[in-house]
Amino acid sequence: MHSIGSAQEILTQLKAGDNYLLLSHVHPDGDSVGSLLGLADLLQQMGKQVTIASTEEVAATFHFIPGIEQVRVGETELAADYEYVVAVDVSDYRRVGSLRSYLERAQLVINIDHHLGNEFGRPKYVRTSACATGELIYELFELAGLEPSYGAAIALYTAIVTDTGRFSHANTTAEAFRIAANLVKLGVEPYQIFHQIYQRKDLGFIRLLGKVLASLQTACGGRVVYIIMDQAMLTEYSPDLGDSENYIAYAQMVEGVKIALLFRQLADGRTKVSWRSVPGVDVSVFAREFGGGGHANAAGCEIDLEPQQAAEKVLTFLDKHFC
Ligand SMILES: [Mn+2]
Repeated sequence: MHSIGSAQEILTQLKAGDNYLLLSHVHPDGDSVGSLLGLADLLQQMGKQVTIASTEEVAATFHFIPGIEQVRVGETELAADYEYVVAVDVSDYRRVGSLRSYLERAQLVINIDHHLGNEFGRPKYVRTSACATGELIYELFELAGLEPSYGAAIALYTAIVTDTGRFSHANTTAEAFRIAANLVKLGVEPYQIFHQIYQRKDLGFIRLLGKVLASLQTACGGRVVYIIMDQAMLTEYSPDLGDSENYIAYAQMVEGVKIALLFRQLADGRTKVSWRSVPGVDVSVFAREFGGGGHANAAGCEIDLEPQQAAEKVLTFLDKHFC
């Protein structure tokens, strides 16, 4: 088990301050949103003032989580400085986006994370064996002798269900099930969460899926399967891309695939690359070559090129270092 720092050390740090700013990464996913709201509940139960902020709007998919209205977007509703800042589910300052300046100006930055290659300084609690940062937040609750509120239980369950790919990825452990079971005992209804996250896609999302499936491409003798989504496709279907992982999941279904890739063009023309792999193939190492990072079997990076060119660049790289 690869772990830096301890839950106890972090809990002691959290008890020391009165007022916290909580931040996570750009393109907030289920784990970042769930961890933010779970940690906010823990701190509030300990009598602390909490402000939650995100560089970007939280996708509509996650608006069902109780307390989501606490998440402030951008700097406009924030104080100039916060003495104590907690960064969750994020492994380096850059990934925090435009709000990273709050980390730079803070007296103390506390980091709670489960990504490989975490670059934060201490105090931090990083355990890469955790299925989600939500698991680490739950550990803090247990250590503090406190119980997540009903809303926080939903938030933490969301963190775990999304980061484990609905309890199916290689990070799905007995601990993930134990925590999920405890959260269900607190009132979480698994079907309701599943429905909220996975069964409320807009038509554009599903229609784009049709286009995506028809245009799946392979490389490396079928060991690499990839999808390209450019701005023209995104404009035509205008899908709510809260969870673009849904698309890459289809590339992962192809028999014999070792690495699945999704090249999605961002509004500014650049390309976000999502990497997925089977156990035994560490794509976080590859994503880091392009300035990104993540987990061994799920990583990401952004490339300053249009998607077709970004794909060529990545495939050329893989041809040399993987195929
Ligand atoms: Mn995570």
